[in-house]
Amino acid sequence: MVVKLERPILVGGLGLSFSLWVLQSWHHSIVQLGEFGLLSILTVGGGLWLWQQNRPKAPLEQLDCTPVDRATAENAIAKTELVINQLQKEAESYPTIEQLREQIAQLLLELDRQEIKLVVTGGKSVGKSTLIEVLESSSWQKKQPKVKFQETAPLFREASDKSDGSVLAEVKKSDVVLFLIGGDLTDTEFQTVQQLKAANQTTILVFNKQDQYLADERASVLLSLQQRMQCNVVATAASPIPIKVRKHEVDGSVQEWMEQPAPEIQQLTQQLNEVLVQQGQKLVWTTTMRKALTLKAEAKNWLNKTRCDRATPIIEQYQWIAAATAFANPVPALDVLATAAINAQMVIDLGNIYQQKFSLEQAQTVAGTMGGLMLKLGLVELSTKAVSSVLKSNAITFVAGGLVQGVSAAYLTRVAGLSLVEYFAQQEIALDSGSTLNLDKLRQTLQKVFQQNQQMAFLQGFVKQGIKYLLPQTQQVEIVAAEKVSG
Ligand SMILES: Nc1nc2c(ncn2[C@@H]2O[C@H](COP(=O)(O)OP(=O)(O)OP(=O)(O)O)[C@@H](O)[C@H]2O)c(=O)[nH]1
Ligand SMILES: [Mg+2]
Repeated sequence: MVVKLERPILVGGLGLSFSLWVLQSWHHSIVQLGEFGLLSILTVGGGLWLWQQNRPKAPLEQLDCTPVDRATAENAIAKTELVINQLQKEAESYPTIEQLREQIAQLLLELDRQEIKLVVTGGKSVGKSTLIEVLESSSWQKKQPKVKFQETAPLFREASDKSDGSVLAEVKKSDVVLFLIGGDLTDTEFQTVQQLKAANQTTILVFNKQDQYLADERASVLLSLQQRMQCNVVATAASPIPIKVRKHEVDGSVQEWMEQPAPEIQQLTQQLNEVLVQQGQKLVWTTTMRKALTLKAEAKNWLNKTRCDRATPIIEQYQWIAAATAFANPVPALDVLATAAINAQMVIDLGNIYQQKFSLEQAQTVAGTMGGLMLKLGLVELSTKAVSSVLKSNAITFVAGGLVQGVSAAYLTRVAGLSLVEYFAQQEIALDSGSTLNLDKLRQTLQKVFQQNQQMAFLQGFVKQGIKYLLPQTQQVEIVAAEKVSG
């Protein structure tokens, strides 16, 4: 069990060195770290580790490539159209709304596409061009005139997967993927194939250049690939190395010559036949659905962007309302802070922007729930400590009554507001939106947004803004003077 105990401490330690790095780039001395001390940083680091350990892992069975029927594809197109309609309603000036509509019309036509698109992809020089050439001139292709091949640019050329992104976007538009490898699977190749399967893409893993292996090696590589991938794996040799043939004549002389063996693609063509017979038009419908989902994500992104633009000033408004309230009533109790910081009206206003209607009563429940979560996650305590340490480091020798509470309330309001926005943005766009909260998701979002807004540089700026808002002019002059003396 000792081993188990070591890791959170290690992670906590990493969190600590990161925080120290943040502090070093901060122009005040580390001595002023004050109460926002080692213990709380360790707690955050360790807590984060535990939280990640407990997160549910993605279920494996999702990776099955199940082709969809026509109705499912049509449904996906209809849902995409819904998002586009909503985008048009909310952002009339969105420049390419017509283009989005055109793409919807294209998708409807695509449901009846007859040609089957087969893409050949994989790393550099694995034999993509050669394999296409061999297939296209084979007798197999003559029986499959509807199948069209296309080669992608090689994958995994650079350490960053920037160029891979555009290749994979291209791959997503095809019906069947031949993923070529030249030997045993590397980890990056494995990840990419998993990604394709997760995107519901019919994929055949092609172990090419098998002529470079000895016969028993071939068999064991193929077997391990099949076990590891649990998907279609075949072995090919698109262009086997010429072999030396030696013939002993009766007169004792020996003749030698090089012979080019015929390409071995039979396993592949057989597998392709099976896929085409079993899935047929479903391949096209599945591709159409994938395209619809991509388009929907694009439209939803734009929708969320315009909504976020409208939500930001609202959050700021409530942020300063909370600051003023907590400043005027500086009750030090933590729970007051947590609940005062999340105004039910803010929940309603933000919900309205995201088409999530809440009654006042529902909004109060949401606000209460979020306040409770913030307390439980320790965010209230952490931010109060952080705010007071920033105030101290700003050389404010006197801390005006209620200043810490005021700024903390504003900060927590901001975190709550941004979390709600992020939470709403992830919701499905539907005609009737229910307002039941997924608490688990909300908690994760809160924690994530809190961590994003916890950087020292941000906190410093935020505290300064808070001071400007809460303190009358004369006191601010004193602070500036004090800063000059200390700086
Ligand atoms: N030994 C052997 N060599 C092969 C086989 N298939 C292809 N090659 C050779 O591998 C080299 C690369 O083949 P290409 O078909 O150009 O590979 P590619 O994946 O299209 O390469 P890029 O497009 O440049 O990434 C060539 O020299 C081929 O002759 C095979 O089955 N066995
Ligand atoms: Mg090529």
